[in-house]
Amino acid sequence: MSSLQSQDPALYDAIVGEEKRQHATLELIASENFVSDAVREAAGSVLTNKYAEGLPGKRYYGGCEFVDVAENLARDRVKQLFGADHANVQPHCGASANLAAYLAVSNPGDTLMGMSLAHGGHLTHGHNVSISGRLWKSVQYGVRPEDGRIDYDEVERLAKEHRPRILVAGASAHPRILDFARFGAIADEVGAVLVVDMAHIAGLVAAGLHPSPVPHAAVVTSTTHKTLRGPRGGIVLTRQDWAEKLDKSMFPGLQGGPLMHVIAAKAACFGEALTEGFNAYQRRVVENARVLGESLLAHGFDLVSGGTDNHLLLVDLRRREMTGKVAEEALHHARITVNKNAVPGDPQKPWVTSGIRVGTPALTTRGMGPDEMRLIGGWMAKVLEKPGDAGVAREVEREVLALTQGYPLFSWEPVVRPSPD
Ligand code: DSN
Repeated sequence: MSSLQSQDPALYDAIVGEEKRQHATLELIASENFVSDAVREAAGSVLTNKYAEGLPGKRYYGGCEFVDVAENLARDRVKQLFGADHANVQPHCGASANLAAYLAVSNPGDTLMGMSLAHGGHLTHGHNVSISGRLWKSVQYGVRPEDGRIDYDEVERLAKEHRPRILVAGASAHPRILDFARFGAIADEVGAVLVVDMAHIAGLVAAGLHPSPVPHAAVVTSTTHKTLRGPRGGIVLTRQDWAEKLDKSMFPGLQGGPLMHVIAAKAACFGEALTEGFNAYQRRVVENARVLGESLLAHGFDLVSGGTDNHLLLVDLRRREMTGKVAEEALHHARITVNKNAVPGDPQKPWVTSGIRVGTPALTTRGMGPDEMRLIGGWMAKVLEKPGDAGVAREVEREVLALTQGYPLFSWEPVVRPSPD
Protein backbone atom coordinates (compact mmCIF):
# COMPACT_ATOMS: atom_id res chain seq x y z
CA MET A 1 0.00 0.00 0.00
CA SER A 2 1.40 3.45 -0.88
CA SER A 3 1.76 6.20 1.76
CA LEU A 4 -0.90 8.24 0.03
CA GLN A 5 -3.28 5.30 -0.03
CA SER A 6 -2.97 4.71 3.72
CA GLN A 7 -2.74 8.36 4.76
CA ASP A 8 -5.33 9.94 2.48
CA PRO A 9 -7.52 7.37 0.74
CA ALA A 10 -9.93 9.99 -0.69
CA LEU A 11 -7.12 11.77 -2.50
CA TYR A 12 -5.51 8.47 -3.50
CA ASP A 13 -8.77 7.30 -5.05
CA ALA A 14 -9.10 10.54 -7.02
CA ILE A 15 -5.62 10.10 -8.48
CA VAL A 16 -6.20 6.45 -9.30
CA GLY A 17 -9.53 7.37 -10.88
CA GLU A 18 -7.78 9.92 -13.08
CA GLU A 19 -5.12 7.39 -14.10
CA LYS A 20 -7.81 4.95 -15.09
CA ARG A 21 -9.71 7.66 -16.97
CA GLN A 22 -6.59 8.59 -18.93
CA HIS A 23 -6.03 4.96 -19.81
CA ALA A 24 -9.59 4.19 -20.86
CA THR A 25 -10.47 7.26 -22.92
CA LEU A 26 -9.34 8.66 -26.26
CA GLU A 27 -7.68 11.95 -25.33
CA LEU A 28 -8.13 14.38 -28.20
CA ILE A 29 -7.74 17.68 -26.35
CA ALA A 30 -5.17 19.44 -28.52
CA SER A 31 -3.29 21.00 -25.60
CA GLU A 32 -2.83 17.79 -23.59
CA ASN A 33 -0.25 15.04 -23.72
CA PHE A 34 1.23 12.18 -21.68
CA VAL A 35 4.67 12.73 -20.18
CA SER A 36 7.39 10.11 -19.94
CA ASP A 37 8.24 8.29 -16.71
CA ALA A 38 11.46 10.34 -16.56
CA VAL A 39 9.53 13.62 -16.64
CA ARG A 40 7.12 12.37 -13.97
CA GLU A 41 10.02 11.18 -11.79
CA ALA A 42 11.69 14.60 -11.95
CA ALA A 43 8.38 16.39 -11.27
CA GLY A 44 7.77 14.18 -8.23
CA SER A 45 11.30 14.59 -6.89
CA VAL A 46 12.71 16.15 -3.69
CA LEU A 47 13.43 19.34 -5.63
CA THR A 48 9.92 20.40 -4.60
CA ASN A 49 11.37 21.07 -1.14
CA LYS A 50 13.79 23.78 -2.25
CA TYR A 51 13.50 27.57 -2.33
CA ALA A 52 15.71 29.11 -5.01
CA GLU A 53 14.66 32.68 -5.80
CA GLY A 54 17.08 34.19 -8.26
CA LEU A 55 18.97 32.45 -11.03
CA PRO A 56 21.67 29.74 -11.04
CA GLY A 57 24.80 31.11 -9.34
CA LYS A 58 22.87 34.14 -7.98
CA ARG A 59 20.30 32.88 -5.50
CA TYR A 60 18.76 34.45 -2.43
CA TYR A 61 18.98 31.13 -0.56
CA GLY A 62 21.80 28.77 0.39
CA GLY A 63 21.97 25.12 -0.57
CA CYS A 64 21.21 25.65 -4.26
CA GLU A 65 24.15 23.72 -5.73
CA PHE A 66 22.02 20.86 -7.08
CA VAL A 67 18.99 22.84 -8.19
CA ASP A 68 21.43 25.12 -10.04
CA VAL A 69 22.58 22.09 -12.02
CA ALA A 70 18.98 21.20 -12.90
CA GLU A 71 18.08 24.75 -13.96
CA ASN A 72 21.25 25.12 -16.04
CA LEU A 73 20.49 21.83 -17.79
CA ALA A 74 17.00 23.10 -18.59
CA ARG A 75 18.26 26.48 -19.83
CA ASP A 76 21.09 25.06 -21.95
CA ARG A 77 18.94 22.35 -23.50
CA VAL A 78 16.04 24.62 -24.41
CA LYS A 79 18.42 27.19 -25.95
CA GLN A 80 19.96 24.41 -28.04
CA LEU A 81 16.54 23.04 -28.99
CA PHE A 82 15.26 26.34 -30.38
CA GLY A 83 18.53 28.12 -31.24
CA ALA A 84 17.75 30.92 -28.77
CA ASP A 85 20.20 33.42 -27.24
CA HIS A 86 18.64 33.33 -23.80
CA ALA A 87 16.10 31.27 -21.87
CA ASN A 88 14.19 31.70 -18.65
CA VAL A 89 12.64 28.39 -17.54
CA GLN A 90 10.91 29.66 -14.40
CA PRO A 91 7.37 30.61 -15.56
CA HIS A 92 4.82 28.57 -13.64
CA CYS A 93 2.54 28.57 -16.68
CA GLY A 94 1.98 30.10 -20.11
CA ALA A 95 0.03 33.05 -18.69
CA SER A 96 3.00 33.96 -16.43
CA ALA A 97 5.37 33.60 -19.38
CA ASN A 98 3.25 35.99 -21.47
CA LEU A 99 2.83 38.52 -18.69
CA ALA A 100 6.57 38.51 -17.96
CA ALA A 101 7.22 39.07 -21.67
CA TYR A 102 4.81 42.03 -21.81
CA LEU A 103 6.28 43.55 -18.64
CA ALA A 104 9.80 43.20 -20.05
CA VAL A 105 9.13 44.99 -23.32
CA SER A 106 6.44 47.54 -22.41
CA ASN A 107 4.60 49.36 -19.67
CA PRO A 108 0.97 48.80 -18.63
CA GLY A 109 -1.07 51.35 -20.55
CA ASP A 110 0.83 50.72 -23.79
CA THR A 111 -1.03 49.21 -26.72
CA LEU A 112 -0.90 45.45 -27.24
CA MET A 113 -2.24 43.86 -30.40
CA GLY A 114 -3.00 40.15 -30.42
CA MET A 115 -5.25 37.56 -31.99
CA SER A 116 -8.75 37.42 -30.55
CA LEU A 117 -9.71 34.35 -28.52
CA ALA A 118 -12.89 34.04 -30.58
CA HIS A 119 -10.76 33.59 -33.71
CA GLY A 120 -8.32 31.07 -32.22
CA GLY A 121 -6.03 33.37 -30.21
CA HIS A 122 -5.73 33.30 -26.44
CA LEU A 123 -7.12 35.06 -23.37
CA THR A 124 -3.66 36.38 -22.52
CA HIS A 125 -3.27 38.01 -25.92
CA GLY A 126 -5.38 41.02 -24.89
CA HIS A 127 -8.84 39.66 -24.04
CA ASN A 128 -10.76 42.10 -21.86
CA VAL A 129 -11.30 39.59 -19.02
CA SER A 130 -7.55 38.92 -18.78
CA ILE A 131 -4.98 41.17 -17.13
CA SER A 132 -3.42 41.52 -20.60
CA GLY A 133 -6.56 43.33 -21.81
CA ARG A 134 -7.17 45.22 -18.58
CA LEU A 135 -3.73 46.71 -18.01
CA TRP A 136 -2.79 47.15 -21.66
CA LYS A 137 -4.82 48.91 -24.35
CA SER A 138 -5.89 46.00 -26.45
CA VAL A 139 -6.38 45.81 -30.19
CA GLN A 140 -7.48 42.44 -31.56
CA TYR A 141 -7.07 40.90 -35.00
CA GLY A 142 -8.62 37.68 -36.27
CA VAL A 143 -9.05 35.35 -39.20
CA ARG A 144 -11.20 35.79 -42.30
CA PRO A 145 -14.56 34.13 -41.47
CA GLU A 146 -14.85 32.82 -45.03
CA ASP A 147 -11.64 30.75 -45.03
CA GLY A 148 -10.36 30.73 -41.44
CA ARG A 149 -6.99 32.18 -42.49
CA ILE A 150 -5.19 35.17 -41.02
CA ASP A 151 -5.45 38.19 -43.31
CA TYR A 152 -1.92 39.56 -42.92
CA ASP A 153 -2.80 42.70 -44.90
CA GLU A 154 -5.51 43.42 -42.34
CA VAL A 155 -3.04 42.79 -39.47
CA GLU A 156 -0.70 45.29 -41.12
CA ARG A 157 -3.49 47.83 -41.59
CA LEU A 158 -4.53 47.55 -37.93
CA ALA A 159 -0.92 47.79 -36.77
CA LYS A 160 -0.38 50.95 -38.82
CA GLU A 161 -3.59 52.44 -37.44
CA HIS A 162 -2.98 51.62 -33.76
CA ARG A 163 0.86 51.60 -33.59
CA PRO A 164 1.03 48.94 -30.83
CA ARG A 165 4.06 48.66 -28.58
CA ILE A 166 3.62 44.87 -28.63
CA LEU A 167 2.46 42.70 -31.51
CA VAL A 168 1.54 39.21 -30.26
CA ALA A 169 1.50 36.28 -32.67
CA GLY A 170 0.39 32.80 -31.64
CA ALA A 171 -2.80 30.83 -31.24
CA SER A 172 -4.54 28.15 -29.23
CA ALA A 173 -7.04 27.05 -31.88
CA HIS A 174 -5.62 27.78 -35.31
CA PRO A 175 -4.91 24.83 -37.61
CA ARG A 176 -2.62 26.60 -40.08
CA ILE A 177 1.05 27.63 -40.30
CA LEU A 178 1.70 31.07 -38.79
CA ASP A 179 3.84 33.39 -40.93
CA PHE A 180 6.26 34.68 -38.30
CA ALA A 181 8.43 36.38 -40.93
CA ARG A 182 5.44 38.49 -41.98
CA PHE A 183 4.52 39.26 -38.37
CA GLY A 184 8.14 40.33 -37.80
CA ALA A 185 8.07 42.61 -40.84
CA ILE A 186 4.80 44.20 -39.66
CA ALA A 187 6.22 44.74 -36.16
CA ASP A 188 9.37 46.34 -37.61
CA GLU A 189 7.33 48.58 -39.87
CA VAL A 190 5.32 50.08 -37.00
CA GLY A 191 8.05 50.02 -34.35
CA ALA A 192 6.42 47.26 -32.29
CA VAL A 193 8.13 44.47 -30.40
CA LEU A 194 7.07 41.05 -31.71
CA VAL A 195 6.19 38.56 -28.95
CA VAL A 196 5.37 35.07 -30.21
CA ASP A 197 3.46 32.62 -28.04
CA MET A 198 4.29 29.25 -29.61
CA ALA A 199 2.74 27.15 -26.82
CA HIS A 200 0.65 24.93 -29.07
CA ILE A 201 3.23 24.32 -31.77
CA ALA A 202 6.48 24.28 -29.76
CA GLY A 203 7.04 20.57 -30.38
CA LEU A 204 6.51 21.04 -34.12
CA VAL A 205 8.92 23.99 -34.13
CA ALA A 206 11.53 21.95 -32.24
CA ALA A 207 11.22 19.21 -34.86
CA GLY A 208 11.43 21.63 -37.81
CA LEU A 209 7.82 20.97 -38.88
CA HIS A 210 6.68 24.56 -38.36
CA PRO A 211 8.82 27.63 -39.16
CA SER A 212 10.56 28.90 -36.05
CA PRO A 213 9.58 32.26 -34.58
CA VAL A 214 13.01 32.67 -32.94
CA PRO A 215 14.70 34.53 -35.86
CA HIS A 216 11.80 36.98 -36.10
CA ALA A 217 10.68 37.73 -32.53
CA ALA A 218 12.34 39.65 -29.71
CA VAL A 219 10.63 37.35 -27.24
CA VAL A 220 9.13 33.87 -27.66
CA THR A 221 6.99 32.28 -24.96
CA SER A 222 5.69 28.75 -24.65
CA THR A 223 4.18 26.23 -22.35
CA THR A 224 6.02 22.95 -21.94
CA HIS A 225 3.14 20.50 -21.65
CA LYS A 226 1.45 20.55 -25.04
CA THR A 227 3.18 19.22 -28.18
CA LEU A 228 6.49 19.60 -26.31
CA ARG A 229 5.33 16.78 -23.97
CA GLY A 230 6.87 18.05 -20.75
CA PRO A 231 5.55 19.03 -17.34
CA ARG A 232 2.88 21.69 -16.90
CA GLY A 233 4.75 25.03 -17.03
CA GLY A 234 6.17 27.79 -19.19
CA ILE A 235 9.37 29.18 -20.71
CA VAL A 236 10.48 32.44 -22.25
CA LEU A 237 13.20 32.71 -24.91
CA THR A 238 14.67 36.11 -25.78
CA ARG A 239 17.21 37.78 -27.97
CA GLN A 240 20.24 38.74 -25.89
CA ASP A 241 19.22 42.43 -25.75
CA TRP A 242 16.01 41.56 -23.85
CA ALA A 243 17.52 38.93 -21.53
CA GLU A 244 18.12 41.02 -18.44
CA LYS A 245 14.78 42.82 -18.58
CA LEU A 246 12.95 39.54 -19.04
CA ASP A 247 14.71 37.84 -16.14
CA LYS A 248 13.90 40.78 -13.86
CA SER A 249 10.27 40.91 -14.94
CA MET A 250 9.94 37.20 -14.11
CA PHE A 251 11.57 37.59 -10.69
CA PRO A 252 11.21 39.78 -8.69
CA GLY A 253 8.65 41.37 -11.02
CA LEU A 254 6.06 38.66 -11.22
CA GLN A 255 6.78 35.37 -9.49
CA GLY A 256 8.31 34.22 -6.24
CA GLY A 257 10.10 30.93 -5.68
CA PRO A 258 10.59 28.91 -8.86
CA LEU A 259 9.18 25.36 -8.92
CA MET A 260 12.52 23.55 -9.00
CA HIS A 261 10.96 20.07 -9.37
CA VAL A 262 9.06 21.31 -12.44
CA ILE A 263 12.20 22.96 -13.81
CA ALA A 264 13.98 19.60 -13.42
CA ALA A 265 11.13 17.95 -15.31
CA LYS A 266 11.46 20.61 -18.03
CA ALA A 267 15.16 19.69 -18.30
CA ALA A 268 14.15 16.03 -18.77
CA CYS A 269 11.59 17.03 -21.41
CA PHE A 270 14.07 19.19 -23.35
CA GLY A 271 16.58 16.33 -23.25
CA GLU A 272 13.95 14.06 -24.81
CA ALA A 273 13.05 16.70 -27.38
CA LEU A 274 16.66 16.81 -28.57
CA THR A 275 16.49 13.18 -29.70
CA GLU A 276 15.66 11.94 -33.22
CA GLY A 277 12.79 9.89 -31.74
CA PHE A 278 11.08 13.14 -30.79
CA ASN A 279 11.19 14.40 -34.38
CA ALA A 280 9.63 11.14 -35.57
CA TYR A 281 6.91 11.56 -32.93
CA GLN A 282 6.12 15.09 -34.13
CA ARG A 283 5.95 13.94 -37.76
CA ARG A 284 3.42 11.34 -36.68
CA VAL A 285 1.40 13.93 -34.72
CA VAL A 286 1.03 16.03 -37.89
CA GLU A 287 0.28 13.01 -40.09
CA ASN A 288 -2.36 11.80 -37.62
CA ALA A 289 -4.05 15.21 -37.57
CA ARG A 290 -4.13 15.28 -41.36
CA VAL A 291 -5.62 11.77 -41.57
CA LEU A 292 -8.18 12.45 -38.82
CA GLY A 293 -9.16 15.63 -40.67
CA GLU A 294 -9.59 13.71 -43.93
CA SER A 295 -11.74 11.17 -42.15
CA LEU A 296 -13.98 13.85 -40.61
CA LEU A 297 -14.30 15.60 -44.00
CA ALA A 298 -15.24 12.28 -45.60
CA HIS A 299 -17.97 11.93 -42.97
CA GLY A 300 -19.39 15.31 -43.94
CA PHE A 301 -17.93 17.56 -41.25
CA ASP A 302 -16.82 21.14 -41.92
CA LEU A 303 -13.30 22.02 -40.80
CA VAL A 304 -12.27 25.62 -40.25
CA SER A 305 -9.85 26.47 -43.10
CA GLY A 306 -10.69 23.10 -44.70
CA GLY A 307 -8.03 21.08 -42.90
CA THR A 308 -4.82 21.39 -40.93
CA ASP A 309 -1.08 21.99 -41.21
CA ASN A 310 -0.39 21.20 -37.58
CA HIS A 311 -1.55 19.06 -34.66
CA LEU A 312 -5.16 20.24 -34.42
CA LEU A 313 -8.47 20.54 -36.20
CA LEU A 314 -11.32 22.91 -35.56
CA VAL A 315 -14.65 21.32 -36.43
CA ASP A 316 -17.43 23.77 -37.33
CA LEU A 317 -20.79 22.27 -36.35
CA ARG A 318 -23.04 25.14 -37.49
CA ARG A 319 -24.27 23.39 -40.64
CA ARG A 320 -25.31 20.43 -38.46
CA GLU A 321 -27.17 22.80 -36.13
CA MET A 322 -25.29 21.32 -33.20
CA THR A 323 -23.41 23.20 -30.49
CA GLY A 324 -19.90 22.43 -29.32
CA LYS A 325 -21.29 21.80 -25.83
CA VAL A 326 -23.65 19.07 -27.07
CA ALA A 327 -20.90 17.50 -29.19
CA GLU A 328 -18.36 17.51 -26.34
CA GLU A 329 -20.87 15.84 -23.99
CA ALA A 330 -21.99 13.24 -26.54
CA LEU A 331 -18.39 12.25 -27.29
CA HIS A 332 -17.59 12.15 -23.57
CA HIS A 333 -20.26 9.48 -23.08
CA ALA A 334 -18.43 7.37 -25.67
CA ARG A 335 -15.07 7.98 -23.88
CA ILE A 336 -13.80 10.38 -26.54
CA THR A 337 -12.50 13.58 -24.94
CA VAL A 338 -12.49 16.87 -26.86
CA ASN A 339 -13.24 20.48 -25.92
CA LYS A 340 -15.97 22.72 -27.22
CA ASN A 341 -14.39 25.66 -29.00
CA ALA A 342 -15.56 28.85 -30.66
CA VAL A 343 -15.27 28.94 -34.44
CA PRO A 344 -14.60 32.24 -36.26
CA GLY A 345 -17.83 34.26 -36.37
CA ASP A 346 -19.43 32.02 -33.73
CA PRO A 347 -22.93 33.18 -32.72
CA GLN A 348 -22.87 31.09 -29.50
CA LYS A 349 -21.48 32.07 -26.11
CA PRO A 350 -18.04 30.71 -25.03
CA TRP A 351 -19.73 28.15 -22.72
CA VAL A 352 -21.71 26.78 -25.64
CA THR A 353 -19.84 27.47 -28.92
CA SER A 354 -20.45 26.03 -32.39
CA GLY A 355 -17.34 23.91 -32.66
CA ILE A 356 -15.01 21.36 -31.17
CA ARG A 357 -11.22 21.39 -31.17
CA VAL A 358 -9.54 18.06 -31.81
CA GLY A 359 -5.81 17.33 -31.50
CA THR A 360 -3.52 14.34 -31.93
CA PRO A 361 -0.47 14.84 -29.63
CA ALA A 362 -1.73 12.62 -26.79
CA LEU A 363 -2.96 9.65 -28.83
CA THR A 364 0.21 9.78 -30.91
CA THR A 365 2.23 9.46 -27.70
CA ARG A 366 0.23 6.30 -26.96
CA GLY A 367 1.44 4.90 -30.27
CA MET A 368 -1.69 5.33 -32.36
CA GLY A 369 -1.33 6.04 -36.07
CA PRO A 370 -3.36 6.74 -39.24
CA ASP A 371 -5.40 3.50 -39.05
CA GLU A 372 -6.59 4.38 -35.56
CA MET A 373 -7.32 7.97 -36.67
CA ARG A 374 -9.63 6.66 -39.42
CA LEU A 375 -11.43 4.47 -36.88
CA ILE A 376 -11.77 7.38 -34.46
CA GLY A 377 -13.08 9.70 -37.20
CA GLY A 378 -15.77 7.12 -37.95
CA TRP A 379 -16.70 6.75 -34.27
CA MET A 380 -16.93 10.51 -33.82
CA ALA A 381 -19.23 10.72 -36.84
CA LYS A 382 -21.41 7.89 -35.51
CA VAL A 383 -21.81 9.56 -32.10
CA LEU A 384 -22.45 13.02 -33.54
CA GLU A 385 -25.10 11.68 -35.95
CA LYS A 386 -27.21 10.80 -32.88
CA PRO A 387 -25.78 12.82 -29.98
CA GLY A 388 -28.49 11.93 -27.45
CA ASP A 389 -28.58 8.20 -28.22
CA ALA A 390 -27.25 6.21 -25.25
CA GLY A 391 -27.20 2.99 -27.28
CA VAL A 392 -24.88 4.49 -29.89
CA ALA A 393 -22.68 5.94 -27.13
CA ARG A 394 -22.43 2.48 -25.51
CA GLU A 395 -21.58 0.81 -28.83
CA VAL A 396 -18.77 3.28 -29.52
CA GLU A 397 -17.62 3.13 -25.91
CA ARG A 398 -17.12 -0.64 -26.27
CA GLU A 399 -14.97 -0.06 -29.37
CA VAL A 400 -12.97 2.66 -27.60
CA LEU A 401 -12.31 0.40 -24.61
CA ALA A 402 -11.11 -2.38 -26.87
CA LEU A 403 -8.76 0.01 -28.69
CA THR A 404 -7.35 1.66 -25.57
CA GLN A 405 -6.56 -1.78 -24.10
CA GLY A 406 -4.10 -2.26 -26.96
CA TYR A 407 -2.25 1.00 -26.17
CA PRO A 408 -1.68 0.87 -22.42
CA LEU A 409 -0.47 3.93 -20.58
CA PHE A 410 -0.71 2.31 -17.19
CA SER A 411 -1.39 -1.15 -15.87
CA TRP A 412 -4.90 -0.34 -14.61
CA GLU A 413 -8.16 -1.98 -15.55
CA PRO A 414 -10.59 0.57 -17.04
CA VAL A 415 -12.69 2.47 -14.54
CA VAL A 416 -16.40 1.64 -14.58
CA ARG A 417 -18.42 4.80 -15.09
CA PRO A 418 -22.17 5.29 -14.77
CA SER A 419 -24.01 4.71 -18.02
CA PRO A 420 -25.12 7.92 -19.81
CA ASP A 421 -28.84 7.06 -19.59
N1 DSN B 1 -5.77 26.13 -22.22
C1 DSN B 1 -4.85 26.03 -23.32
C2 DSN B 1 -5.44 25.30 -24.47
O1 DSN B 1 -6.20 24.40 -24.24
O2 DSN B 1 -5.12 25.59 -25.59
C3 DSN B 1 -4.31 27.33 -23.73
O3 DSN B 1 -3.79 27.96 -22.64
